[in-house]
Amino acid sequence: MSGSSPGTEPATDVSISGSPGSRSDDGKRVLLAKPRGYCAGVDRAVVTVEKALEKYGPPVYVRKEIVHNRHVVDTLRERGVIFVDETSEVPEGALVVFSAHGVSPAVHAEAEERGLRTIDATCPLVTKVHKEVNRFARDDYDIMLIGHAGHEEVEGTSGEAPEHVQLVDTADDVDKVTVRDPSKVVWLSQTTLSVDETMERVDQLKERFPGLADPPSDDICYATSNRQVAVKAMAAECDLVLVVGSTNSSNSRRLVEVALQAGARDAHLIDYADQVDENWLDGVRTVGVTSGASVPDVLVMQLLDWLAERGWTGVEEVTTANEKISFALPREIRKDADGTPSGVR
Ligand code: 0CH
Ligand code: SF4
Repeated sequence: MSGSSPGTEPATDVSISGSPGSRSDDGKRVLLAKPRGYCAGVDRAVVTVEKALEKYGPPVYVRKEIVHNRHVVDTLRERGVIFVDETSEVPEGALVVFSAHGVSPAVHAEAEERGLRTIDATCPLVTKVHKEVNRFARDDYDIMLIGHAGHEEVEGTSGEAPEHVQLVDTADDVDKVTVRDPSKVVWLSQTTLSVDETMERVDQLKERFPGLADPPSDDICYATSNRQVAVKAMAAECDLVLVVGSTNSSNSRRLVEVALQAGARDAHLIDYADQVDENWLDGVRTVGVTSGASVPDVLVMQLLDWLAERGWTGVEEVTTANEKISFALPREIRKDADGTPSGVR
């Protein structure tokens, strides 16, 4: 995987800023990862739903969770969004938004058949992987799609060319895949995987298929890899890492795993500060804090307040990259929209 990502300025070195002077006498401190939280694709998807609500009024239907975050979903539901599992649940002629994780051509076709009005909030970096699947399928490759079985993104991506795509999730899957011509095999991946684990899977695949071709560019996106780099930079110093994110969020879960692999003594995923078990804090001096790409920063700020009330007052931000990337809204909503960042923050 390449080191620098489009729209990302690598910090020249790991920079630490904040208020170490206010560290408590008993050495309690917080290391706060940067980058963390909302990525450009999530911001775009959430703003899209907000603009749809403003422009058309409720109800606005969204197929699946717009992003995998409980707070975001609950907040939008309160504002008049109806989340459905399938387009078949959307009344004929109504408006439906497709989530950031992407949908297969079959879902687009079904929506059209039912006369639904659609807005596609698929992240452009997921669409890029869909296009890669199409391109390699056109050239008659067997495509090894590394990703998590059952994840919506993988279902949408493989749905572009199901007859060409085989899913590789676990190490066992590497032994199970079959190819027609070992010189025409390529690997692609879900955007929100662990970078290290994915490269392990690629090495295993290459042992079986030495001619395995690499994707034209990284499929694991800039936001996923940047958040992993940031948590790695601080993990070894942390007695406990708290990752704010929901249990169905692939990229958030990966941050817990990466923190532990990089030397954190303990790590947990929480949706809200009040889910922190006070027992986790026994004997802890340094707490690392980060959040997944679908997490509004207000939840991180609430966690910092919760920690401050318990003596963790000094917060030092550990910066490994500065992200500048943003995406234009989907064309269906762009007209009349001013691109104001999401209100769900
Ligand atoms: O990490 P996953 O893919 O589960 O999704 P999320 O938590 O909604 O984060 C945003 C990623 C959306 C598609 O790449
Ligand atoms: Fe797009 Fe990456 Fe964010 Fe997914 S995690 S929405 S691919 S920027």
